[in-house]
Parts: sequence; C-alpha cells; structure tokens
Amino acid sequence: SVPFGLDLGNNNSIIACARNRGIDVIVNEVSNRSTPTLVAFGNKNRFIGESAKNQQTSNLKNTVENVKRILGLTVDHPDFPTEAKYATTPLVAKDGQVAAKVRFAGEQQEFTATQLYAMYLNKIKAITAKEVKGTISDIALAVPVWYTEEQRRAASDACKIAGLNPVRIVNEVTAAAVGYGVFKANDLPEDEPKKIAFVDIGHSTYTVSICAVKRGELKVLGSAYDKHFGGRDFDYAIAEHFAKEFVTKYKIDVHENAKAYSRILAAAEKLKKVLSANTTAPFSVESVMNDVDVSSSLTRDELEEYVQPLLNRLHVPVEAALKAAGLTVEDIDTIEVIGGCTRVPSLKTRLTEVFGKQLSFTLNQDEAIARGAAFICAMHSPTLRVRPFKFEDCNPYTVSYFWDKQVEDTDHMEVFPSGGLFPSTKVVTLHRTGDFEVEAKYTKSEELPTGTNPFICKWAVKGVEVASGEESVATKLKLRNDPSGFYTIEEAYTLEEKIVQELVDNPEAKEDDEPEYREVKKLVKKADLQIVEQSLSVGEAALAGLFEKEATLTTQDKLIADTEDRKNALEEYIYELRGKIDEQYSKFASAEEKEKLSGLLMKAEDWLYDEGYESTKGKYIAKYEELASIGNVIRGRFLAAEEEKKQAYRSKQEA
Ligand code: ATP
Ligand code: K
Ligand code: MG
Repeated sequence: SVPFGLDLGNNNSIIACARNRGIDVIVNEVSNRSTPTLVAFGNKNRFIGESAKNQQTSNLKNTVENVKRILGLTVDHPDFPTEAKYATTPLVAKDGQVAAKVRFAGEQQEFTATQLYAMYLNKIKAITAKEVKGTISDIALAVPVWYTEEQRRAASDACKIAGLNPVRIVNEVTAAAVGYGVFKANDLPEDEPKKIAFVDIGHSTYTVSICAVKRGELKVLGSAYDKHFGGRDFDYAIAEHFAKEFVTKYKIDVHENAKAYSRILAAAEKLKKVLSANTTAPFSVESVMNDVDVSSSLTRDELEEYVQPLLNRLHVPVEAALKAAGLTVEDIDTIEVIGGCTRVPSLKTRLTEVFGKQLSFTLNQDEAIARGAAFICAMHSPTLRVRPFKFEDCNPYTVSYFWDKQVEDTDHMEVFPSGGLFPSTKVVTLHRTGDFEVEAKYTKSEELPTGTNPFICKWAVKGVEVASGEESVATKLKLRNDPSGFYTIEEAYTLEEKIVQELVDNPEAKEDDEPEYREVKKLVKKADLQIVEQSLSVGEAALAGLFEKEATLTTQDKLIADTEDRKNALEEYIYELRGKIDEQYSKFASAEEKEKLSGLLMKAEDWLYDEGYESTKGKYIAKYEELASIGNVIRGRFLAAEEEKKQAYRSKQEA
C-alpha cells in the first residue's frame, strides 16, 4: 500500500502520500488540497467532505462538525457542554460515547463519534486511493497532543472500521517537526541540536512543542496546549458581536434561528480572513431571517478587542512548554509557526512579543503536519527506503502500572513519568504466586486535562506455574509506551534458575590451555505467559460489526451515486439527441426514423419526470440503451459522412 499521512483537522484535513521518491499532497475530487472535515446525512445517502460542505446550510441538523473534538468524549466530560454548543446536530450518549442524532434515509439514527470519524476516514481513503491509483491501507494519523488513551484508542478503532491499519498515531506538531527535521536536514547542525519551538494554532486548538533538532535526529522536550483556542473561537467572538449589534440595529436575534446563526458564523469567518490582509472589512448577509438583510463592517482593531480574552492567554502554553522542556525563552533558536489561525496579524504580533523574537514561517502552514505524517508512515513501510531519521516524542502524563499484591511489598510502580521520551520499554520483575492482573493508570491528575478518565488498560496475565515447594515464581513483564503513545505489556514470562556453564575468564591462561568453565546459577526464561488485554477499544467483535456496517453504508452510497450518474447521463442524452436530430443528424435520418426517435425521446422525458424520477440504476441504463440503439445508427452514418469529407479534403490537398 502507498504510505499515507493524514492531518485530520477540526476544520479541514490534508492528505499526503509518499510516492515518486517524495511526499505529495493529494487533491480531492474537486482538486482542493484540503477537504472540509464534515459528515452529513441525507434522505438517501451520506455526504462527506466537499459534498457535506455544499449542503451544510440547508441541512444543519444532519451535518456533523467538530468530529475530532467529540471523538473519545463522554457526555459527562467537562468539555461536552462546549462541544454541544458548537454542534448543529443533537449530541447524545450511545455505547458510552458521544453520538450525533441525525435523520438519515428517512429514519432517526444515532452514530457514535468513532463511527463518524471512521466515515470521514473512509472517504479520505477513497479520495487517496483514486488519486494515487493504488491501495491504501497503512496510515500515520496525526492527532492533538492532548489526546489521551481514550481518544487514541477511539482513533485507532476508527481507522480499523474504515479498513485502515494505523501504523502510527502521531502528535500533530511532532509530525510537523519531523517534517522540518527531514526536509530541512541540510540547514541543521550535526552536533549541538537547535532548540526550536513549533507553534500550531488551528481551528480549535493551540499547541506549542519545544524540540531539540539536529541532522537526522529529533527529540520533543516538552509540549503544552490550550484545548479551546483557535479560529472557531475568533469566529464566535465576531458572530456574537454582530448578533448583539443586529438586535438593536435590525430588531432580530440571530440566536433564535439556527440557520441564521450558522450563516452569520460563516460570514464572520470570511470577514476574519479579509481582516488578515486588510484593516477593515465589510460584513453582510442577505435575508438572514425574517427577510432582513444585514450589513455592517469591522476593523482589525475592533477584532483584536473582541478576542482580547484569548490573546491574553496566548503566553500560557508557551511558558508551560518551556517549563516542561526545562528551558527559558532565551534558549530558543527558532520559532516555527503553522496552522491557519496564525494568519491573524494580532496573533503574530503577540506571539512575537511572547518569544521576544521574530517568528519563522519556513514550513507550509497548512500542509506541514500531513507531509510529516506521510514521511513517518513511509518510515514504517517494509518496502520503501527513506532517509534515516530518529525521533522521540515526549510523554505528557505520568503513568503507573498496578498489580495485585502477592508476595512483594509494593503493588504499583511509576513506570513512565511525564517528560520521559517514547517509544520506550521498561522491564520489571515481580514474584507471583499465581495468575494475576495488571492495570495501567494515569496517576497525576494535576497533569491531565480536566475530566480525563485515569484508566488506561487492564491485563490478565495467565499461565503462571509455581514449582512445588516454592512460594512464588519470578516473572518478568516488558512494559511499553509504544510509538503511538499506547501503554502496553509487550511480553510476560516466568523465570527459573538454571545451572549453566560459564567460561572462566583467566587473563593468565596461555593460548593452548584448555578453556576453563564453572557452574553458575542463572535466571532464564521458563515459560511465556498469556496476556489478555482489556483496553478502551470497543473490542474486536464490535469492530468487526462496525466495519461491516460501514462497508454496507459505503456500498449504498456508491449505488445511490451511480444511480444519480446514470439518471443524469440519460437526461443529457435526451437533450443531446433532440438537438442533433434537427441539426447535424438531420440529413442522416429518414422522416420515419425521426418521427420514431422524437416519440421515444418524448416518452423517455415524460417518464424521467414522472415515475422515472426515482428509479433504479438498471432502468436508467435500459432507457439509455433503448435510445442509443437508434441514436447510434444515425450517429454512425453522420460519422461515416464526416470521414468521407475528410478523405476527400485530404486527396484534394495531396493532388
Ligand atoms: P485543528 O488544528 O484545531 O484541528 P484545523 O487543522 O482544521 O483545526 P487549520 O486548518 O490549521 O485548522 O486552520 C483553520 C482555521 O484557520 C480556521 O478557523 C480558518 O478560519 C482560519 N484561517 C484560515 N485562513 C485564515 C486567514 N487568512 N486569516 C485568518 N484566519 C484564517
Ligand atoms: K488543517
Ligand atoms: Mg490542525
């Protein structure tokens, strides 16, 4: 499969693939380099990406935004009210997750965030496969650094439901930093690493990662974020300003009408973008509600005033990331900035003030994450050779493993402290009297986003056999913080003491002396233990069911799209033939044929607008062929005559 990296943004997503000995951004079906992150439901089929955007305003209630924010969220999470406020579909609880309640194919249906995310991934997969003309299976998926185990598991589940193999789930800014390290290798020092702050402000999240980068190597020293800071907050601030203005100016409250508010929001986003290049911008929406046209304007300074609460906390993640990295702002050599929202001039100014240094925009602001992710996916490919590059990410939250207390005094251990690098492996030895359970948990609540479920994973370790006469058996556990940030038990086995022959190292021995051995007691592997994992994934059986369901929906969507295509083809053919029969084809059909064809065309058209308005793919094809059987005969005569004309012209030229 073609290595594929995805920056699934809250607003729009970018796809990149490793091919032609480089990394390419993949364009979608309308040749855009980014695709709206939207999933919508219609009377018959789903609309995903561009097609969802096209119908958004007229189908708000069934169009799901912010899929990335509701993934791995529960309705009792403190972030839920915020996401419910932004959502235009009702959000409900289903299978312990947040789900969107929509009307789809004539029925009320609920789809969990994992399913919605999977639907989007599946569409992205189809776009990519079509563009690269190859199979797509392995993916490096970029996610926010604040995604905890629960969200990472949900993202991994979603990949599997979409028939993708998540070879790596990587933090977004880390992916961009890796891209920087790889593509800017020649500008990087070979010995003392450069300290670079990568800043990403997108649609919903603001992240800072401090990295040490040198040629061929990168370490993330510390990351911090503001989960609720991005373009959408700007849009809301602008929309709220105008909503208030219009109450007095036009006596309307756009909050009362979801469609009106959504159009105000869209206009606010447009205005915000204009203000990035101009100091004042007009604002207008026609017939926003109650037949009222609204118009106004905003200056760049006014915008700055309305987003002051956000700007005032811009320094917080920078300071937190520096602290996590154990550095001060003076240690930073370069500040690399990405993300759409950093185009806002006041943000650039404030960021420059916070760092006390000029910002650098070497990376492609929109595509850096996807490109880095595609490179990372290629690194994992068994068939592709890429430039060697080593990178380690930073573990943001302390993780401890707990076990049932048997013979030892302790029942847990802080295995992966915050600030440690991963991927990383740690081996612990326990003395066990029989089968046992292990549980991994986040153990420092002050480090975690509020409302985080501390549970990570639980394992039953089975097959422990204690020798007769012994109280316990030494057992080794290989614990891992894996490349995707998951906490696992990679291996578990019991040990036994064995007498082994060990070569005695005698420095005085002469060359032809017989080698001397001694018997020593050593702990060696006795038996592998079975590890049964109980993670936050929905589990293999549920995944298989959801995969089937997604495949069925995709087949249905495809049938609906094909049917629509055949219907359009028939409609076009009727018009084409009708036009030509009186012009180009006129000389080549007898009066009788013309009459017959006209009759058929009329009948076909009537059918199309009556009972054939919603027919089947097969019927549209059959009607088309019925017309074509006559149309093609006439067309054949026309083409033959054209050819004759051409021949005659050529002979004349040659003569
Ligand atoms: P997230 O990273 O939060 O998941 P995302 O990756 O989809 O979201 P980006 O694509 O980085 O976000 O940025 C999108 C945001 O940038 C939108 O809010 C958009 O309005 C804003 N934006 C894009 N262009 C401009 C511009 N010229 N001026 C101001 N804002 C802009
Ligand atoms: K994006
Ligand atoms: Mg982003």
